Amino acid sequence: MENLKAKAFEIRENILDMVYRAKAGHIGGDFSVCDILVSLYYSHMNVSPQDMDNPNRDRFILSKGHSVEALYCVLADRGFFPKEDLETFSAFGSKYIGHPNNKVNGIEMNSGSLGHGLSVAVGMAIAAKMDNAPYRVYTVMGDGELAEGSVWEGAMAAGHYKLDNLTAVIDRNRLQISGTTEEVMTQDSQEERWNSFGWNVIKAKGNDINDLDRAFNEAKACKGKPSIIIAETVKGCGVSFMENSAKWHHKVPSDEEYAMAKAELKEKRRLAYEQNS
Ligand SMILES: Cc1ncc(C[n+]2csc(CCOP(=O)(O)OP(=O)(O)O)c2C)c(N)n1
Ligand SMILES: [Mg+2]
Repeated sequence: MENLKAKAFEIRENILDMVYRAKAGHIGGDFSVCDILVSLYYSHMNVSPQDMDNPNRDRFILSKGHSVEALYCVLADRGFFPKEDLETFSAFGSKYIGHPNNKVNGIEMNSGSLGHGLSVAVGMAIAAKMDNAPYRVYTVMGDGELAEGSVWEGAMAAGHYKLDNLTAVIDRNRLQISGTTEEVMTQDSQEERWNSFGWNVIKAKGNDINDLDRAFNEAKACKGKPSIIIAETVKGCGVSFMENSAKWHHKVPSDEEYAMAKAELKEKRRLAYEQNS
C-alpha cells in the first residue's frame, strides 16, 4: 500500500507552494484537513477521474470550502486534472478559485458559505436510498462551522431518515477565523449533541492516517444511523510555527517563512518514507 503518511506531507508541500505563489489561501485549515482528505481519496472513496458521470460514484462535499487548496492538491495528485493547473490558482480567469466550484472535475458542490454542506449531503444520501443505489456520501465540516444553524437541520434530518450511507467529519482543530472555538461559540459535549440527533459518534485522531482508516471503516460498518467522525486535528499541522495559531487561518508566508515551512515538510516527508521502508 502507498505510504499515505508521506503522501499527506507531499500534499502539504503542494499546498504551501500554491498559497505562496498565489499570495492567497487558508493554509491553517488546509493543513488540519489534509490527512482526512488523503484517507478519503486514497483509501475509502469509490471515485475516479474518468468516472465522474457514474451515478454510483461516492459523493464528497467539502463543506468548509475555504480549505479548497487542500482539495485541489489531492484531486490533482489523483489525476482529476493536470498538476500544472494548480499554478493558475486564484489567477484572473482561472476556474481554480478560492472556494470549491463544480466547473472543476471532481468537485460535486460549490461551497464556501459555511453551513450548507451537511444539508446537501443529506439530500444526496436520501436520493441514494430512494434509488436503492450503493454509493456513500461524505462531507467535512469545520468546528467553527458548527455555529451555523443549518448544520443542525441537516443533523436532525439525517438521524430521522437513518442515513447509514452518510459519513460526516468534523475537523476539530479548536480554532476558527478569529480565535478559539470555545471563545466564539462553545463546542463542548459534541458527542452528546450528535448522539441525541440519532448519529453514531466516532472519535478519531484526525492527523493520523491509521486512526482515520479505522474510523472510516467503523462508519461504513454501522447500520441504521448516520456516522459522525469527530476528528481531533491541529490547525496548521505539519509546520511547527503555524500549528495552533489563529493567525495562520488566512495568512500568506513570507519568503523566509516559506523556506522554513518547505524544509520542515520535506524532512517530515523523508522521515515518513524511512519509517515505512
Ligand atoms: C456563512 C459564513 N460565514 C462566515 C464565513 C467566513 N469564514 C470563513 S472561514 C471561517 C472560520 C471557519 O472556522 P472553522 O469552521 O473552524 O474552519 P477551520 O478551522 O477548519 O479553518 C469563517 C467564519 C463564511 N465562509 N461563511
Ligand atoms: Mg476550526
